[in-house]
Amino acid sequence: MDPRIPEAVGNPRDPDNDPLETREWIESLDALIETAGPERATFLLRRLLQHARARRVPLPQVLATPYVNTIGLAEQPPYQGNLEIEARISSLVRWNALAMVVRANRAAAELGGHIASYASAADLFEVGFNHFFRGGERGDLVYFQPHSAPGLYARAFLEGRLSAEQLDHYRRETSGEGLSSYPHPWLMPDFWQFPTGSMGLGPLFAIYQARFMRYLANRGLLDAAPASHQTSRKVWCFVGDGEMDEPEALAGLSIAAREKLDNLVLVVNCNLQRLDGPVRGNGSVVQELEGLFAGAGWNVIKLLWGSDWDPLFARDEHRMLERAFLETVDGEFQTYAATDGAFNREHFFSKYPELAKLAEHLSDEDIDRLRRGGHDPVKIFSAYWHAARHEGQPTVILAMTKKGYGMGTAGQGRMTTHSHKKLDAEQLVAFRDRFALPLTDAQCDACDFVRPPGDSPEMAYLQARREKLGGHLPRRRSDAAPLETPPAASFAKFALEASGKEMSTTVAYVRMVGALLRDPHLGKRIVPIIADEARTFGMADLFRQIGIYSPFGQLYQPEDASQLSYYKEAVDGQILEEGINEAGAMASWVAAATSYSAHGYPLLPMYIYYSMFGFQRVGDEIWAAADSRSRGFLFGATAGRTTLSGEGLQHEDGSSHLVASTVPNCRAYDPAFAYELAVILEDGMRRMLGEREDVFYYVTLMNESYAQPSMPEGAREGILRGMYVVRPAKGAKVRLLGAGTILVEVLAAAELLEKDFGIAAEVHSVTSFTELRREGMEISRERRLSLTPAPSQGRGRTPWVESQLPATGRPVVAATDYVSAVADLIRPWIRDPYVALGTDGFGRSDTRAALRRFFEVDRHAVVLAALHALGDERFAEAAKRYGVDADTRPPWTR
Ligand SMILES: Cc1ncc(C[n+]2csc(CCOP(=O)(O)OP(=O)(O)O)c2C)c(N)n1
Repeated sequence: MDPRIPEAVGNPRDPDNDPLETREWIESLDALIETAGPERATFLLRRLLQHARARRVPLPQVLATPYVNTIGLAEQPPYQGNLEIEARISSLVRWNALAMVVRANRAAAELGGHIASYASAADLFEVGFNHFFRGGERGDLVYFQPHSAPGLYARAFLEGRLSAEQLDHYRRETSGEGLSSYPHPWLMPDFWQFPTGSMGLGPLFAIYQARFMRYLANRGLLDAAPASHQTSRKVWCFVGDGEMDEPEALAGLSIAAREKLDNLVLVVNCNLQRLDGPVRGNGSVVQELEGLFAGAGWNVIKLLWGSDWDPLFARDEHRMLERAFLETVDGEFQTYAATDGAFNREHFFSKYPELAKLAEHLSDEDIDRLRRGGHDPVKIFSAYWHAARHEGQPTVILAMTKKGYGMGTAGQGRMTTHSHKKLDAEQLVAFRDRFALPLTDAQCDACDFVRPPGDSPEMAYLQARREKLGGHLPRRRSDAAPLETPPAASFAKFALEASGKEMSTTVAYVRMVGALLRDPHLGKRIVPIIADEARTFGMADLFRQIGIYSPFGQLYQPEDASQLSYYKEAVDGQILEEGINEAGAMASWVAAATSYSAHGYPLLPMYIYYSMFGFQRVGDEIWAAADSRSRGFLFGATAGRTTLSGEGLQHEDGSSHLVASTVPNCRAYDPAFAYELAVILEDGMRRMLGEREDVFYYVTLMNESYAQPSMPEGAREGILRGMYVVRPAKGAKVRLLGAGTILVEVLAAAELLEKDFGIAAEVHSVTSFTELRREGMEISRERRLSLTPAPSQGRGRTPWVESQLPATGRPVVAATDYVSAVADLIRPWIRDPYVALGTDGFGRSDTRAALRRFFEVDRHAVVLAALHALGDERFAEAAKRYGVDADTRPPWTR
């Protein structure tokens, strides 16, 4: 068998030993379809297949169909628009998109930009804009292929939403006026809703968004009962075929099918190329994706051939087109896209005499114009129409297009087309002619933007369509009303007045969440998210209290049904239990954290996970969440390199706080005490839900139990700003800083210094090195810039870290459970000798005490660092007493 042909379809060249019998079977099937209809035919074929399987007849998996459109001519709905005007509009959008990129690169060749991706996607978008994408507050949510951004700007320009000047600032954003390279809500907060620039995240986020909409409806929070399936809100996601190679792009396939997300339509733009070359040069990306999606349980619509092919198919008695298509690998399809009609006749239609005959009456120009499905609005409309009505499954549309469509010799189907951004005069004129644009040669050469007058038929049509569909899109909103948030005393009294009771911060957290869930206003807006670690974090009681979300309720009697807190799944369950799937959990978190914008309904997502599997594992999703202006809490639990003692190298996190410091709108805290956590939660809720600030919180939680003091008076400000004194000492000679559980070691070190060496030590709890640094940087910048004549706004301010650690000549020693670079973040504002201890290196399994000794962050290491910084001659004696050997290799080399 030809290795290029998917086995499932069967090789059309397989010898037929009894053609007469074959014909009889086929004719019987035809007669059945004719008389009893396709449903009956499906039924009988299913029965036959079942029977054949029972008889152990070897069968191919039925996951691939012939290389033709899934929707036949007979099921095609009539086109509900004016094709001629729409073609003119889409030509204008194409031109302006191209002009924008070419102009930007004429001005500064370094700017880059893409033409070919949008050129392939234009018709897919335009049919959506004219007929399907609903705008407005309760509109559809559309995730756009990122490299098509110029096309979206060009359309917004025609719609009067962007000016020519703005288009001229494409990729020139620092002035504040520009248009961003890709969809970025952070940079264009009124326009872009969903960041998709990092390939693979778009489809993952879209799938979880669709699921989240079901969650909102099933919990009775929003859109509880859509009038009908067709009018219910949809998630549309456009993705490149190359992008489907990203593991994240495929990661959500099974949940989408399992939860029957028929509010989701994924459109894969199969232009068969990625950046460097063909996606599957030696195979077929369409067939491969069909198998994957069908196998996962999706409704698959292949949209491969345009209407001009219909008459050819109709006359193709021997189904030679099907055969030839199946024999054609994508590398060849690409070449056919890059060449002309004569070449296609010679190399494709001449494969078989029957094919040559089929194309006999076509001129080379006619062959050149045979469109692929993704460039024919009629076929696209038909695919979308069916997708929008399909029930019980998510739909994927595999739309075949040509990369660089219409760019002629400048790019269509060329290997290099992805990055093509300069067109010469001749190529521009060719493009104008190809799309019949109303431009003179001079306008063409100047790459003038074109926008017909508002009362022209094109503009009137375009606006009328959008009006009918509820308004312009994309459009991002952020006007949801603020929420009142509870004071710490109402949900964390036990923590504020802990009086030395032993507990871990994770236990404290679980108690606080339990109380918040009972809050009459906020309770229902909390979205607890877990990736199969609820029992690890002691949260299993929540299962019964608020239920685990499942669109199907609970179809089984849980094994632990007799327990007080059993494993309860419910349609209106509040917990999102994602299974072992941090990527999915994070995608859910983003959907909930941006609900204030996408749904006008603010929520408070609280995702708790192994801290190592956050910034390290799904760091790029967190970056996209930040771009999305997410508001919510991320809790890195079992945090720290030495605190999660037994789990070893892969589990012990020493870097998340360092990475968190690089995310501009992330407020990261490493609280040691339960009352600190309470204050951080209280203020975080106030800022995100009350003040509607576009920030999110990363808070580390530990599983080590120790005595929890009550909150000292006056500590609140310091907790939030990043540090405060927890152990004052009269006549202190040294100042010690600790964070998280290591603060407990630092406090013990202070006792040792005093008891064994008579050295008074003051101890500060540092709740956030990153917040201290952020403010320090801001004030340092003000100082730096105020050297210029313009008076800087905040001249004279002192960073909190500087005010807490004034220059006194007394050394400062800091220790954390993270790499030393975390404590180093505040070095610029410390005027005295500063020692930063941390846990650099690979983690390993051992007891907490052994690990802290190994990484040199235990009480003895802190004492030795203090003695050394003080130049105390008892250092050597102390090292000996503590059994510390200076000759060992540093932990980060071991
Ligand atoms: C995670 C990630 N890796 C790499 C890139 C760089 N990149 C941008 S577009 C592109 C090729 C896209 O090909 P495809 O998905 O087929 O879309 P097309 O442009 O062909 O429509 C690549 C590699 C990226 N944006 N994100």
